[in-house]
Amino acid sequence: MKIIQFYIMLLIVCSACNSESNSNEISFAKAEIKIDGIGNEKDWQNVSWRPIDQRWLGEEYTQEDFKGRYKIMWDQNYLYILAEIVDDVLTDTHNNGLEKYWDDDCLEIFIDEDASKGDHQYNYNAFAYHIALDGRVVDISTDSLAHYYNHIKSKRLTKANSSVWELSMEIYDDSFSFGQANTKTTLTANKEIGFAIAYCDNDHSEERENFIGSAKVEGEDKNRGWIDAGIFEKFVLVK
Ligand SMILES: [Ca+2]
Ligand SMILES: [Ca+2]
Ligand SMILES: [Ca+2]
Ligand SMILES: [Ca+2]
Repeated sequence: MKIIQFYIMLLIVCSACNSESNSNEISFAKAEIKIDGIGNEKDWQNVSWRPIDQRWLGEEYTQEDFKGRYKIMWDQNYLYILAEIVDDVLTDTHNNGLEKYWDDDCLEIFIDEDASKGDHQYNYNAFAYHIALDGRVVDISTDSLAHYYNHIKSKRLTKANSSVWELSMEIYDDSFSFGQANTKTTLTANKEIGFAIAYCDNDHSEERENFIGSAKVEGEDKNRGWIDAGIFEKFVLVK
């Protein structure tokens, strides 16, 4: 009897381990990823899509209004992201890219280099990069102001209402200092990172209509990613 109970316990524990690690593993890119907005590399085709389907802000939306999914990979130099975004109207009304950039359509990438969680609003414990339709990348610095960053190279290809964003992203740890010479993190297998991706969707309003993310956020206030790295999902790089 005891042996049977032991095996049942073992089964339950192992199945929980497997589903957890499978869903949070990021695959290694064996060959070069060309940042051209086309996910036709063999490595991309070998990894699964993940959903961007958590409504962080705004009313219910239709599949025509917004639909999103992404893939993610790594090599020693970069994280690679391929995002497929359906958005019926692309909007960029603020000419100044540092002004209310979250109210224009943009892709947002959240990265916590060491999965430490915690506050990152005015520090570099984690980054919240906003990638505008023109490819410029903005985050808040320690001076509490928005600045441009050159850590992400991206290409967006839009056909009708569907856009594919392909990007490579350099990773920096919390010793990053704006305007100084910084060394990017060399990525290695078994490294844990905190990560989330989201889309700010505005079609015709003063302020963004929806903000849809990849991470499930508990509680009433779900727009916490730009302050709290604790809402990111923990991933592990695997080879
Ligand atoms: Ca490509
Ligand atoms: Ca839309
Ligand atoms: Ca951190
Ligand atoms: Ca839009």
